Amino acid sequence: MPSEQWTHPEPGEGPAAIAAQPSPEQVIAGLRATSEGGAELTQLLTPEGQRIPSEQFDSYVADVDDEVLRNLYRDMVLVRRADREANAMQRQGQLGIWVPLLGQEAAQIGSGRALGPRDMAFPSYREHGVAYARGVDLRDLLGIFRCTDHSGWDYQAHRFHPYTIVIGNQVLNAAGYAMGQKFEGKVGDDDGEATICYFGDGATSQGDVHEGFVWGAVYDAPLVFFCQNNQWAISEPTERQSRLPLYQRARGYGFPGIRVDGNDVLACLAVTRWALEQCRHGNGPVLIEAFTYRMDAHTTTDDPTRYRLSDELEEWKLKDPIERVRAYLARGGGADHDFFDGVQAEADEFAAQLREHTFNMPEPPPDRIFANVYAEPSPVLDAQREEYLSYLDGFATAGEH
Ligand SMILES: Cc1ncc(C[n+]2csc(CCOP(=O)(O)OP(=O)(O)O)c2C)c(N)n1
Ligand SMILES: [Mg+2]
Repeated sequence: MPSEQWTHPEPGEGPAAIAAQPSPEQVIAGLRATSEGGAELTQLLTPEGQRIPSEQFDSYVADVDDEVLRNLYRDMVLVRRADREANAMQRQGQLGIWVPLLGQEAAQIGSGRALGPRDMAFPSYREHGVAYARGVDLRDLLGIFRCTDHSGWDYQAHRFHPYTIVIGNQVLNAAGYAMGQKFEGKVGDDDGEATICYFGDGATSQGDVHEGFVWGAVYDAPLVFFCQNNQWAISEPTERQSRLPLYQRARGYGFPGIRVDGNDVLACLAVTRWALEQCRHGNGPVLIEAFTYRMDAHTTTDDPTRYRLSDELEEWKLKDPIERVRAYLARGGGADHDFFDGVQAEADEFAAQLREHTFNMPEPPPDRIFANVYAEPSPVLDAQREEYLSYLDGFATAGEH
């Protein structure tokens, strides 16, 4: 295997994971691994906003003219603005927690907009941009984070499953769903259906993801594994989790793996369309590694300054997913100041709506937590509900004794 396929350590140096404290060389290798996508990176739009032709992928974005690109730009600005508003609302005590997507807008909008109406998406917990692309009203999503709801949207209508917090678990759900699409004969031509499953770089260390890869592969399930490698699993960098680039793992399971610039919305759209086409036609799974960066904290309970250097963030700011589209449109005359100002005003209005909705969200009754757990009645759950309600009742009547 050529040495450039290895991040750290070089073959023969021994496993990185046994070192309790990373050596200076490991730290340097890690920094490099978290900032450079390498020669394998599929990119159509550079960070400077230059369009790079691609023999393999141009045909998948042949319809993307300035108008489509303006729409993708608008999508990304809106979800970023919503993300910043939700983050601020958590800081003001209006949300229990928030999971920022900052920096991952292109990976989520590009892949989300590649999906067809009948495709199914399985998210983890950071995919607010994909939710938006699937037509989920982001106001409905905020209930989870205000702790008034478990989900909030009709996942069948939107073809977007509930969020999954258990790392990697949705990969098994998605593999089963995609196997069902295969068994029901929904693949085979352009009209075929596919499933996309989102997970992080850290999730690739989970057994569930491995099992999902195996089941997806042996059944030729129409399943796109979309790994957003945002370089960090909370405080654990990718280089401490894998000895080779994540997309290369696909080879061991027998399906194609590809690394795309996750900050390039055009490349994410093209590569995901290509992967979905493979799936629709019955060619089985594809692994996409979207090489991107988590620009904010893991969640609002995390402080990334304790484990990563600010230089890294500064470097990634130069690869901002929104700025490159703005540069391309502005330079080529595809959009003017009025357009950019208009999108910003729309985004501010969108954020104001989210805020108003959050402040006025009704508080559900305590027994709401027991609703919609099972499709059929459950005596065990009924007993738990009764016990909980009489426990709460004890507080109400405590003063009477
Ligand atoms: C099975 C399981 N183990 C541990 C956790 C705690 N946990 C929450 S997020 C996270 C890191 C996930 O990192 P990654 O897969 O890279 O996704 P990202 O948060 O970066 O999007 C961990 C370990 C969990 N939720 N579920
Ligand atoms: Mg991660």
